[in-house]
Parts: sequence; structure tokens; C-alpha cells
Amino acid sequence: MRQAAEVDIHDSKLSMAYIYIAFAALFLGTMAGVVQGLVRGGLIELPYSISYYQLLTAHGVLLALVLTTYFIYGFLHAGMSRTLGTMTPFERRLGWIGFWVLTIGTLLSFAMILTNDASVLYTFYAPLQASPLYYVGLTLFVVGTWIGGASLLAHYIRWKKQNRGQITPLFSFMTVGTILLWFVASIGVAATVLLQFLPWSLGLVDNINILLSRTLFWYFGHPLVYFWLLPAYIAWYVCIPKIIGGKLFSDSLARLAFVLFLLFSIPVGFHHQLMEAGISEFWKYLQVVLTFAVIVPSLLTAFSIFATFELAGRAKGARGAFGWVRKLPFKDARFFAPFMGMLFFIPAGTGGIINASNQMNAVVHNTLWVVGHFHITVGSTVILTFFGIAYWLIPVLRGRAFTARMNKLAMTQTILWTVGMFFMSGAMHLLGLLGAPRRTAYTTYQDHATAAAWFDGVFANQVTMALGGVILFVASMLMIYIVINLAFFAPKAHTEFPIGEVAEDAGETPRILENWKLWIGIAIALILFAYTIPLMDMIQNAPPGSPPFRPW
Ligand code: HEM
Ligand SMILES: [Cu+2]
Repeated sequence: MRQAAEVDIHDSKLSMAYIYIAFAALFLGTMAGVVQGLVRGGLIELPYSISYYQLLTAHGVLLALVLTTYFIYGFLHAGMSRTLGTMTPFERRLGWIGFWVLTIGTLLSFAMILTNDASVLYTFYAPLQASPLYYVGLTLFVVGTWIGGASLLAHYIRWKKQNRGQITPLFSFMTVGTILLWFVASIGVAATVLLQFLPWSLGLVDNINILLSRTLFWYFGHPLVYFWLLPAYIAWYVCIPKIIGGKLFSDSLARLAFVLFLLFSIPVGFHHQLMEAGISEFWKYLQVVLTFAVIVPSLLTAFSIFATFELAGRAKGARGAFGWVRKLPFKDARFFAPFMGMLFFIPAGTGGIINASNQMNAVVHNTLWVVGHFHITVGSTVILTFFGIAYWLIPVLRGRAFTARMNKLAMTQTILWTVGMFFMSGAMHLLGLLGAPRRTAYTTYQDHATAAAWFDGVFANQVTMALGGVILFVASMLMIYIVINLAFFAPKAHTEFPIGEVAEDAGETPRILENWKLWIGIAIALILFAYTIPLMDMIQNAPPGSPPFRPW
């Protein structure tokens, strides 16, 4: 007998549309990445018609913005459909409109990068100026995510009305938290693009307030990293317990962690601007304190996940303090890939604390250290978790099986990604400490001794970095092969969408955790507290501003 699909077939199509584009971005983006690494290592030269910055812009936009956003929306739509039931035609239509607006925006911005009219890097810092069409594309990108987010929220609100008094399934609760975070955060980027960059690039105004634009960007840019991370946490909290045959340690703790992320990940953008003149020490200090508050939900998450692992192992008869470790399914790539992602998060989180500390930030700012940092956070923790999700999500959505052969390849892909990232990011971290700047092509700085040292070390060497990049590239192509197999060639079968249950002895979930109005209220209060006075100061005491520059 055929079992009912885990995710409604119509909803599956929407999710798959997102996922195809996500992996197309992985394909193109990692191709750019390996070339950058080889250029920096002095192993190849770019043809005259392609600049390093054009390539680097494509890489950053494709991987940090396109891959992540598309994968997240595909995953969240599927999980909402699985846990709250099929979308209504209205909700699904809204989902598709969001998808198309997002896609038109993406294509437009990408076209501007291809024609070399937008080599401004994915942070598009003023006074670099791209073609107005690039900013129009970015605007459509953000608006598309709002429409897609509205579809998810409409689904939730309808479910709530139809199921009064019931506690929302954890997956959906966390989805709502993630989307609310995204809504509040993306107002910042929408504001700077619409009110500053567009009029300036259209020539309606001559100058731009650089400090204000960077501040609005980072008001968005830090929560952006939580927008990437929270869906990975959803998989850790909700899906992994089921995959390892265990139960979630505590539902309340999981929800509390998400609420705290919503509160503490927005009013902290100044930790990216510690070296920025024009913001007083007091406000930087305040935002750094709020930044460190995020350590609390991070440690809650680490505790909760490992408690879940231990419970699962003990339920399977593990003994001793650490016997449960051996009961984990390390040969199952659906577990192994996210697990390696979790391990990466230990040095990644530590590095984050270093970056956010004023004095140490002075050492690493704008060096390759930072690039090493975000390749092990988003580039490993998040991406390996997304790969782990893809191994079951694509089979679920396409009605196929994740075969033993694909599992083997997926294990290899995880190992290659881990090894490649170990060399590339490790080298980047060390080179950064030796002063090697980020965002520069190959150069010897007129044979300066310091720059020569970046090619001297065994590990701290730009060639080691490039070799790591080559291994990563191979891993990426293997991933593309697996995705194509799972989407089009794997045998037809029923695959389960893993949703974990909560352990029997976990306490009742307090209702206040789902009081979104309260949490959004507190989040906005914190934002106003951290940003109102410095923003007023930037606007009232603004310097004359800057005309555009196009140095490429
Ligand atoms: C094959 C895998 C990858 C390789 C070989 C690679 C390599 C590189 C290299 C060499 C740089 C530039 C260093 C510089 O000159 O500053 C870079 C920058 C960057 N990478 Fe990757 N990377 C890979 C995967 C990823 C992934 C998966 C992500 C995110 C999900 C990512 C996000 C970024 C970002 C945001 C930048 C910074 C761009 C900028 O400075 O504007 N990379 N990468
Ligand atoms: Cu940050």
C-alpha cells in the first residue's frame, strides 16, 4: 500500500523550487571560491576580463545570500507543511509569489555582477557604487523574502485559529521565531537600500552618509547570521533526535533559546563596527555586552543537544560516563554531517567571542582571520547541517530513497568538506594573525618580508589555503552529484520527514513562551535602547557625505 506523502505534493513543489536554486548557487559559488583561493595562492592568474572583486562579489552573494536564503525557505515551507498540515491555495500562492519576486531580484543583481556593474562585494559598502539595477535587485530580494515569510506566518495564524489552546509544534514555533527575526532585521537593509543607495545611484542626491549606511547594514548583518543559524538549530532540536532514535531533552528549553536569540541578536550590530570612527565608546560597549548575552542561548543549545544525545545512548543501554557516544549513528550521513557541523561550532563560537572583544578585534579586523571565522560558522556549521537536511528532505519531497550508496558518498562528502575546511580555514585564521588582509588578490607588496612570510609556513601559507579550497571544491561537486541523484534518479520510495518527540519526563511548556507580541515588544525596546541615540547622532551631526567611487 502507498503511504500518504509526508509533505503535500503541491507544497513539495514549492520547496523543491527553492532547493534547486540553492544548489545551483552552491555550484557556481564554490567554483568562484576555488578560483579565488588559487589566485591568492599565486597558483593561477585571472583572465584580464574578470576582476578578483567581481569574482569575490559573486562568491559572497551566491553562497552567503542566495544559497542560504533559498535553502532556508525550502526547508521551512516543507517543515510547516509537515507539522501544521497542507497549505491553503492562498498560502501556497503567496509562497510562489515570494519565490518569484525573490528570484527576479536575484537574477537582476546577479546579471549586474556578471556585467561588472556591481563589484561592490556582498556587503556593498558605500562609497563603492553599483548600478542602480543592483540595488533594485536587492530590494526585490528582500521583498520576496517578506512575501514568502508572510505565507509562512499566514499558515501559522490559520493553524492557531483552528487549534485553539494547543501548543504549536516545535518546528513551527521555531519557524515563526526565525521569520520574525528576519522581518525585524531586514528593515535595516531595506531602509539603507531604498532611502540611501537607490537615490544616490540614480543621481538624485550627490552624496551618501557612509556611517549611517554601514550602521543600517550591520543592524541587519548580524541578525542575518542568526537567520542562517536558526534553521540549522531547528534541525538539531527537532529532526536530529528522531534520526538518532532518541527524544528531545526539553521542549521549553528549546523554545526559550529561540526567544533569547530573537532578543539578543539584533541590538548588537556595532560589534562589526568596533574600528569605525564616529560611534562613541559607550554605545559600542553597550552593544558588546548585549552581544555576549547571546552566549546564554548558545550554551543552552549545546547543553540541550548533548543531553538529547546522552539520553538516546542510555536508552540504548550505554553505560559509564561516555558510553553513549558510541551509540550515536556516526555512519548515517543524516547525522554525521550535522554532527561535524556542531564540532566546527566549538572553535567558531570561540572565534566569535574574540571578534566581538574590542581589543582583540583590533588584531583581527579585516584580516583573513575573519574569512576563516565565517567559513567555519556559516560555511561549515550551517552548510554541513543543510547538507545533512538535504539527504532526507530531497527524498521526502521527491518521493525517493536515500540509498546506502548515496549515504556512502555523503559520508565521503562530509569528510572531504571537513578536511578541506580544516586546511583552508585553519590557514586563514593563522594568516590573519600574521596580518594577511582579507579581500585582496595575489600580491607580494613589492616583495615585503611580512607578505613573503605568508607563503613560508607549512600551515600558515596561502598555498595551504588554496589546497584546502581545492578539496572543498571536490566536496562541493560531490554534493551536487548527490543532490541530482536524490532529486531525479534515486529509486521511488516513501521517506520519512524526521520530527522528534519530547522526552516523557520533560516538564510542561509554559504558555508565555509563545507570546510573540511580548517578545517582539521586548526586542523592539532593546533595539530602540541600543540604537536611537547613536542613529540620531549620525543623522544630526552628519558630515557632508561622500560622492560615489567606482575603482574597478
Ligand atoms: C569550495 C568552497 C569554498 C571555497 C574554496 C571558498 C573560498 C573563499 C576564499 C578564497 C575567499 C576570499 C578571501 C578573500 O580574498 O578575502 C572567500 C570569501 C568568502 N566566502 Fe568562501 N569559500 C567556499 C565556500 C563558502 C561557503 C559555503 C560560504 C557561505 C555559505 C562562503 C562565504 C564566503 C563569504 C561571505 C566570503 C567573503 C566575501 C567578501 O569578502 O566579500 N564561502 N571564500
Ligand atoms: Cu555579528
